[in-house]
Amino acid sequence: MIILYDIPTSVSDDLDRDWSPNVWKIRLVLNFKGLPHETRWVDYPQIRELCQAHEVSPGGRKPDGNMFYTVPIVHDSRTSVYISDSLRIAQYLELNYPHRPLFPVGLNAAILSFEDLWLDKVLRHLFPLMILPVYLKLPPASQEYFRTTRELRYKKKLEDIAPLQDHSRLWDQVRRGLDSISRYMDANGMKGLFWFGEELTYADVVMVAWLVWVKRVLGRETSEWRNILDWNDGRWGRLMEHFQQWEFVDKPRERSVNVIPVANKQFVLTQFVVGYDYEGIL
Ligand SMILES: N[C@@H](CCC(=O)N[C@@H](CS)C(=O)NCC(=O)O)C(=O)O
Repeated sequence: MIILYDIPTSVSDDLDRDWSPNVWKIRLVLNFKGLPHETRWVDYPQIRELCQAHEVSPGGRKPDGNMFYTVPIVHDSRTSVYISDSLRIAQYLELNYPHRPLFPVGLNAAILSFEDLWLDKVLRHLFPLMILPVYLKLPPASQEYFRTTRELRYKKKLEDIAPLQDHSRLWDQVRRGLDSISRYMDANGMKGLFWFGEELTYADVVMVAWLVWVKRVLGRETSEWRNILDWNDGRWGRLMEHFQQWEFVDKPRERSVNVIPVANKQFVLTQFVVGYDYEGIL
């Protein structure tokens, strides 16, 4: 069994408890590959303790010098591995459960650099807009931690990071970022929904996970979310619709995939050094 650790919102039932974009990347990978798993919930202040208890290596250092421990964390009882960092987990899953590949041979560099591009074009404009809505969704234990750590990072009160009068300018930048991504996709010259045209890869998982985050945090009925679905002739709406079959939390899968794990595969992943730097923002 695979356990996936995630940070809950303050909602106690299952509806919209899940919001973390980095965790959604892994949930989508698990669901896409049809790998049975269970989500366990952990508030922000408990992540470090959990990692230390299971010797999960930290993702890096915070500006204050302390180690930076993050979710997603996966525990795979088949291999006894505990591992964090979405990209490392995605590669671990690919190596150990290679059916339905998300990193096709020869595309690793292009897929990995896509995360940088997505951050540069889209996420950096979204972060300021999302930070207060994320805070408002968290339970008190996580809220306190989130406010302290993020205000330290931004050197501003959460409420002052994106004042209302800046919203339309910031949304315009988000829109222009998505326009750029969409233009790149058009350059494939194919009708396919995905970054590589007809071929669904981890690059699409990255886009969808962050879009799921916007939908969950802002709310599916908001005009901001509905706008995104319509932009670029409905490209993002179509992508989300396609991924809807994998957008669920721990529910039984309708179609079971024949999972053939690789026997005793050693966990020997290359530690890719990716240039993006959004740790400590969410
Ligand atoms: N590079 C990491 C980043 C993960 C990350 O930043 N996770 C956030 C939640 S979305 C977190 O756990 N933050 C912990 C903290 O701020 O102390 C990944 O891709 O998994």
